[in-house]
Amino acid sequence: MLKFFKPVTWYLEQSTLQEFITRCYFCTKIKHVKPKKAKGVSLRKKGHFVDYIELEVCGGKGGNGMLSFSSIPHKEWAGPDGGDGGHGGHVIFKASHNIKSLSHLKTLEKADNGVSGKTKERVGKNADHRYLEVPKGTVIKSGNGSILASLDKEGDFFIAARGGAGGKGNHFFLSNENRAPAVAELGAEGQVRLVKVELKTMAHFGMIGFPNAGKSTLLRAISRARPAVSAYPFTTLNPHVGMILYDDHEQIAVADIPGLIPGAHLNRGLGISFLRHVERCLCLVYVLDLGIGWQNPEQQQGQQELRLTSGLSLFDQLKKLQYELEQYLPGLSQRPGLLLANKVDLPGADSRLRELQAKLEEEQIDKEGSKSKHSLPIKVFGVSAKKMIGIEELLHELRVIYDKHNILSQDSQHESPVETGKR
Ligand SMILES: Nc1nc2c(ncn2[C@@H]2O[C@H](COP(=O)(O)OP(=O)(O)OP(=O)(O)O)[C@@H](O)[C@H]2O)c(=O)[nH]1
Ligand SMILES: [Mg+2]
Repeated sequence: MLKFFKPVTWYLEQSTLQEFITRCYFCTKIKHVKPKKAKGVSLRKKGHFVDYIELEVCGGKGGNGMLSFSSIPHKEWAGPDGGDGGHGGHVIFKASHNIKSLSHLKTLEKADNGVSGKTKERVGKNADHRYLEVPKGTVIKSGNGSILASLDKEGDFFIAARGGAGGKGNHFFLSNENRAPAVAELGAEGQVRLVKVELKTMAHFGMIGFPNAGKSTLLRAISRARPAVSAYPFTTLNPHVGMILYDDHEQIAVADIPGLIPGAHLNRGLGISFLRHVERCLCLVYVLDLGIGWQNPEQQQGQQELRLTSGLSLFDQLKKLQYELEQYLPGLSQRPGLLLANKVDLPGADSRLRELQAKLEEEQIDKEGSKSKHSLPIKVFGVSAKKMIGIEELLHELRVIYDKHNILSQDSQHESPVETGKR
């Protein structure tokens, strides 16, 4: 019994002593409570969404070759034994589904240098490559803006900067003509390059609309994505992507893009730079607000309707959205489009919807005679994202468009990017 208890007593004594030492103010030195952070890390706000960055990529330098002559017992001049240097590492961009933003990339990304050669013909170690994981759908451009690579699928990679080759040691230069070469190479410098990395969200459908049109509410209604929803403009500041899951396990990605306003191309509101996320969408979903002009009793208490969009008819809303798209990329408004009139549950929404349908039909007849600049969707879907009206029909229509484009895209092949590969 005694034998069993003794060590326990000893342990208790030790622990109380330790507690005393750590708690005593006068006996202990002041220690840093927080661990030291690397410089610059604190400036990077965790979770901040970055979809464009310019950075310099530097391949690692090759290790130097060794210049050495060996001397062993009984053989003073044993010959050259300088080993080769190791190769420098490459900087490689790699597409990964685990990464959602480019916020982790720094403005200078450098691979490690190769290790220099050693005596006794020992070869220096090759440096490990520096892999920079980027989200799927990232485009890498050179400094002058030409596309170098497009990493669309999981595991696609692109060697942005190659590491320098290791230098040869003097053992390499040993020949019958020269038995004692007093020459060794320096390792080559790695490639240095300025690259622009752009994230172009890979969604099948992109939702375009004025602020407060109900894009985020709609995304919440059709997918599991949970973007913030509020009764004031510019609630969504970054694109959100939601997946619609169909019964046959087919998945369709829909992107909620921040609201556009008239004059966004002049940098009003949030500007139009985030339209890069719809550049690659199969189809644009225009979300029009049936509530514009309608006096919301909730808004009267303080929140005011955005002045730039108030008093616009539904047709004007569509025209203005298409104009902004054209300003960003000529021809973008010609993409297949789906027209949604949201908030059908509001009073007077039905008459506004009928008015829009009539106007579109009228425009369609006019277009047959004269060539119009913008193509207009013919069919309008009246939905209410909040009250879940018309969502079933919308999901069906999205699937029909997706299937149609999927069949077409299977025939056409993508351009193969430079220096990319699949793992
Ligand atoms: N009555 C009604 N209100 C809706 C409907 N859909 C959205 N809303 C309301 O409209 C307001 C704006 O909705 P959001 O989904 O945040 O609009 P948004 O287009 O994402 O706005 P931004 O993020 O600012 O571009 C919220 O108060 C929603 O509750 C609808 O179908 N009916
Ligand atoms: Mg939103």
